[in-house]
Amino acid sequence: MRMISKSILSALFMCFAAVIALDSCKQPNTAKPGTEYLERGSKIIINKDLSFVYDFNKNPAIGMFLVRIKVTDTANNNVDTLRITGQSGMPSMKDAHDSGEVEFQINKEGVYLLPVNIVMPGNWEVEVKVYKDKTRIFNGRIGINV
Ligand SMILES: [Cu+2]
Repeated sequence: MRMISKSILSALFMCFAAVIALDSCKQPNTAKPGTEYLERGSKIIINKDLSFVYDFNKNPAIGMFLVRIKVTDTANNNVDTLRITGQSGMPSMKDAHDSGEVEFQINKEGVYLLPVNIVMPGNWEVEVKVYKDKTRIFNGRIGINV
């Protein structure tokens, strides 16, 4: 009896350690668990000076589409001096489709673009991070249901 509970305990501990190890590989996440997804087309506040609106180049379906982010300052001027990254995947499938952290590219109009490749139906997420210089100033998630 004692041996059994000991091995169960050590198995539990191993699981726990594995979860901790996995978690520590990720960067700290300012979005709290259960935080709502960012709303497409709505103004999203980064800080007191900056905000952005995101959209897609087409309604997401199986295949490639673009996430478009337009950042503006309080005077409504376009801002393209930040660095924005996106990491897409299916939360229900662990790392199966994890894109890794990919940099948005800036187009001629100063809009940030990120291609996302949807390879199967279901719930997808793009985790968006905004950096000013080396500091991350925003973190949020875009939810996509295909
Ligand atoms: Cu999948």
